[in-house]
Amino acid sequence: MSSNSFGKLFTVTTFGESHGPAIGCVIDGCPPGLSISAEEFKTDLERRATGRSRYTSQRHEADDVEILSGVYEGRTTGTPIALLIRNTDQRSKDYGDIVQTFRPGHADYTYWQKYGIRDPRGGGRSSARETTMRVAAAVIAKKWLAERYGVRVRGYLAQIGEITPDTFDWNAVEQNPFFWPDAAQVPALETYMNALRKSGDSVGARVNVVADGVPPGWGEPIYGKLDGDLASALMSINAVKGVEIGDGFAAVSQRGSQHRDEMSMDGFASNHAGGILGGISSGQPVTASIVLKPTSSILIPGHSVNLTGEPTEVVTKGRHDPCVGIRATPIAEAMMALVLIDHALRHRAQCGDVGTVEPLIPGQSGQ
Ligand code: EPS
Repeated sequence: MSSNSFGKLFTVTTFGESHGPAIGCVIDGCPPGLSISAEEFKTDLERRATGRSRYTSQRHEADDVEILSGVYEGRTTGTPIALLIRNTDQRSKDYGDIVQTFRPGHADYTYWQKYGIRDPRGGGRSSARETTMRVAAAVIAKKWLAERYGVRVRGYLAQIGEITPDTFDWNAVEQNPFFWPDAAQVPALETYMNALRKSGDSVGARVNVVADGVPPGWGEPIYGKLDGDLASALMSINAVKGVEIGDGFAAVSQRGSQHRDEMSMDGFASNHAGGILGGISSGQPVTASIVLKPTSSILIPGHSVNLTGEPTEVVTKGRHDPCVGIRATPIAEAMMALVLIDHALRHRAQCGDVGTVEPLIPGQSGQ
């Protein structure tokens, strides 16, 4: 009912608030025998973390993962894996003013309407802090997908405000704090972000995510389509307001002769579909794109109402992200990986034998 769990066979439940003592997750259904150590969570958690550059919130968390269960002598046992990260750098006084009012454009208002009570410290459960545990759970998912199927999930920042990359190089993406694929543009982004920060405003962004090596067959029509589950998972990321699969909304002005991905014995000639046909992976790269809104916690005063229904003005103080999309790349990758591992296990359960006797297409495995 309360929807803090995600996935059918690889089920992740997250818990915790931004300024509570800790955040955590329980992963149920992880295949046994996967080697995993606390050390392996570090890279992706650091990629997602605040305070990694001056262009994100300056909250500094160690994000050290404690593995509480489900791992014995460095390998998953098939039992629930519980992961815990203690919060250490809360500054709840920043939220003193928010207790009595609502930031325009923030979940402050809808949480209050829904529950009649809320933890205003750091946005409580609505905080992007929660995405830490998605990224942690996905470290396990990514590793299993890579080892078992050779799947690699990676993403990049594809737009900030009006700025798009002039060139594209995967190698550039991990070399700058924006996950930007054009190294030559990074100084311009820094100038842009410095000016934005000074103005006290925020800006939106687009993140693209790609999974290579996904075999054909993952996804369950009709109500468990791979693209349907991906859209839901990506939309569940804080601040996401739009999701596209493959060409997405560009398809509106395309012709069928242009959009279809023609096939030959050498494979597909293009990938407008984003690797998914009829809700099932085609064996091509699975591609998705998300749009993150400009964050609502800004220094520019805005009109709002207080708890007694009177008009008031809100200025958000504290440590906020002027562009939350800057650190959304690892989160988008995480949600893609969590959907893929869930569907890999679901496909294996129902259709694991299909194509194992006779290949479905000569030269290709049905797995
Ligand atoms: C966030 C507001 C800030 C960010 C936080 C997300 O919280 P605080 O005021 O406590 O510093 O730092 O991000 C994280 C802590 C994180 O780990 O991502 C928000 O409103 O979502």
